[in-house]
Amino acid sequence: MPRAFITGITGQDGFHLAEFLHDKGYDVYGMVKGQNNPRAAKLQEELPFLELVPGDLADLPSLVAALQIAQPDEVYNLGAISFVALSFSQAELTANITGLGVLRMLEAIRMVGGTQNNPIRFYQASSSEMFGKVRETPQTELTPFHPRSPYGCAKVFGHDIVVNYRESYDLFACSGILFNHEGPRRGLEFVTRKVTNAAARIKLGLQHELVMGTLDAKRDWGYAGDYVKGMWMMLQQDQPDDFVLATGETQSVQDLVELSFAAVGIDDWQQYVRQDPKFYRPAEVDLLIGDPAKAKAQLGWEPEVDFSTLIHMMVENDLAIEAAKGR
Ligand code: GDR
Repeated sequence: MPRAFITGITGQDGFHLAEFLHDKGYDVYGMVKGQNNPRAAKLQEELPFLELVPGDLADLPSLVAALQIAQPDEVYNLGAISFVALSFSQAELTANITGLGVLRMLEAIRMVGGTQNNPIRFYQASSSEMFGKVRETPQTELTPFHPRSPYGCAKVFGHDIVVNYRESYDLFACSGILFNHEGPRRGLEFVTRKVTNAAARIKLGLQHELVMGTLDAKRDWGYAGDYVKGMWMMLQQDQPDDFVLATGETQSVQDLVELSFAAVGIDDWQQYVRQDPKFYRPAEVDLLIGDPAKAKAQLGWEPEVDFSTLIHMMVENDLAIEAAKGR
């Protein structure tokens, strides 16, 4: 059986990817950090097939040890400080984990897989946040980067070091430039889940207002389940390369709010929504829209879930969760 090793296993994408690879017949290893990590215990209950291995992206020897245990054919580096807003207040930590963590993982792969004909295939979770203050629309694999947050800057380093190691050491290393991807497992700190959860709670009478940052920012939002398939497809190619995964459509945060409230039968959403500068970011990414043409042509990848279906799926999930809590 092929073996896969995933960092960031306790996050949304880690869950979807682990399920996807297990269904494909992989032995799946997930790296968890910290002592007695409660998220790891919960995940192990949900995915009993998963082999959890200790390790930390801040600690190179631990990455080497983890790879020696897992002996993977494929490594998926999804681990990061991934919340853009937090990266402004914890910039050094973000640079260390989200940026230097990629370098450490590449070095660990060279140590465990060898400096010649290294058999380990590597996937790096790059991000549309690298485009930031966009230089062209839509954004492609060739669009120049202009990151707008410490998170975006760290992701640019991660992306560039993957390309450099591929060119320098002939590693099979790919970078997936993924636009926002969401779903019922999204953390409540991210805007889609914050809004779908609030709409559900307001509908059920459990909450009376939703406090937001900007409503003007536009994002290209897809479904995480579609995107993890694209990650795997990148590692099945003959040659390593970089790919944008996106829907090719964009919506504003206000569109998201309107749709989420409409999904629970509330039309006068303005009555419940208030804006507070504490949710504004020091620098904002105003508009993202990706062009997934290369992924479609070379990988045969296409998103299956559209924005409206995604938001309805998330709202239904939140209604069920919140109603169950009330009982
Ligand atoms: P993003 O996701 O920064 O695009 O990064 P997020 O959902 O946090 O923000 C999207 C947009 O919504 C605006 N916004 C708010 N955001 C949050 N979280 N909370 C609010 O109350 C709020 N009000 C308005 C934001 O300012 C922003 O414009 C995500 C992450 O998953 C990254 O890790 C990933 O790399 C990129 O997507 C692709």
